[in-house]
Amino acid sequence: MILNVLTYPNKKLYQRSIEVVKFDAALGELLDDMYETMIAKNGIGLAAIQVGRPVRALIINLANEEKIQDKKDLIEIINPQILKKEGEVVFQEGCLSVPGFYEDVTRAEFITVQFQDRAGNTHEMDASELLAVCIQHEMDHLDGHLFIERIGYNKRKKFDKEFKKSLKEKSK
Ligand code: QAP
Ligand code: CO
Repeated sequence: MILNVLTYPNKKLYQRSIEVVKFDAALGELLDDMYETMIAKNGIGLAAIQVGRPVRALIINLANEEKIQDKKDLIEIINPQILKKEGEVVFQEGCLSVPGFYEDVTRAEFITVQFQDRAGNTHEMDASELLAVCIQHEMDHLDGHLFIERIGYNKRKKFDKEFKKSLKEKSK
């Protein structure tokens, strides 16, 4: 089922999500719906709070070398913990909860993350570049943060201006 994606400035996006404790069918259903929603909206990453569910779960599905977004490459990350962070990298980020706005964000280039899968099994993974950036972006959602809080003052002013303009256009 395709779910509604919450968008800025919805207050729910600013709440901290809680740990997943039950690895049951309902969790599996949520993850399946998140995947369907992310694909339908042309996303590469989605956190549960973006569909209104404040639990520490996120999914990422990056395109492969053939530029195909293959479901085989889907990563489901539950209760993540960053064990190591190294370097800095700048990527232009976007967010399904901030549609139409893209801006450069500086994040760690290499990370080691520990997480659980939908069955509750624990994994450890090294990630770099876009995957590392995407994990950090989605983990920010779990703590109630949006990428627009991670851009500089002037870029944030530009966002605020564009957002106000888009509100005016909608009310016409
Ligand atoms: C997070 O974001 C991300 O504005 C995932 O109109 C993105 O999937 C992390 C999207 C880039 C690092 C780099 C955004 C789709 C998708 C939009 C997304 C839009 C349609 C965003
Ligand atoms: Co996002």
